Amino acid sequence: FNPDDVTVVFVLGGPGAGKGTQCAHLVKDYGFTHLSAGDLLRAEQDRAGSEFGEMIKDYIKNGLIVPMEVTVQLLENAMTATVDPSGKGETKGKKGKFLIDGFPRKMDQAVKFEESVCPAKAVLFYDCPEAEMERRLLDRGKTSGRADDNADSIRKRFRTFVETSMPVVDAFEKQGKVIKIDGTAKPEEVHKTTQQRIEAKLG
Ligand code: UP5
Ligand code: MG
Repeated sequence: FNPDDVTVVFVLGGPGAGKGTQCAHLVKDYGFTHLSAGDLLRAEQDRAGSEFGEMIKDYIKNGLIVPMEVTVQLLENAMTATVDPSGKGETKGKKGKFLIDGFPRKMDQAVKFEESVCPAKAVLFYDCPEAEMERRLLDRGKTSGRADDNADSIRKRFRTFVETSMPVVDAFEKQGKVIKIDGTAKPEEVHKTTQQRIEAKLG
């Protein structure tokens, strides 16, 4: 597909900052298509016949970033399926608006995606203290079934976030693309703030 036919907003923030929760609201508000990199990786992990299943499982449990080729390809496939389902390059005037959630979280992914797929228009960044994120994830872990919602994996996810993913946020900040939002309030309040800030930035 042609990069001119799509608008991309990256949604970043630490593990449990509320990315997925806020994306669900923004889909209803503005008609975005929500693509969570983590959800796409978990689906690929469970797909019968995937050559990457075991590798993805291992990386997610250890809070590590799966090699970018895999994730970029999954995102590109999902975007194509939305804007050009026939695969013939005809988007039929349908413009894709994407919220890409939990990606890019390593510098090489950011560079690769913006070069080979499409540059992001803006980056939503949900800021939340670790203690609050840990509380949310341990609570969700009682029922989520996610292999990484346990104290040991959470610690590793936080470490990767600080060491590897924050530099990506900082790089976008230097480009003036970041909309930083306090993610500690109630979900409805965070949603209201997000609406105001998106409308101020993107119109
Ligand atoms: N909750 C949400 N908002 C709340 C609020 N304001 N107040 C109180 N509670 C709130 O929320 C988490 C929990 O908190 C929920 O129970 C929610 O109800 C509650 P959620 O909206 O799910 O937060 P989110 O930021 O989406 O948290 P998530 O756990 O999905 O974040 P991660 O970034 O850790 O997970 P993700 O799925 O993106 O990635 C998982 C793994 O995949 C990574 O660790 C990595 O190993 C791998 N990965 C890659 O390798 N490459 C990628 O590009 C992406 C992922
Ligand atoms: Mg999520």
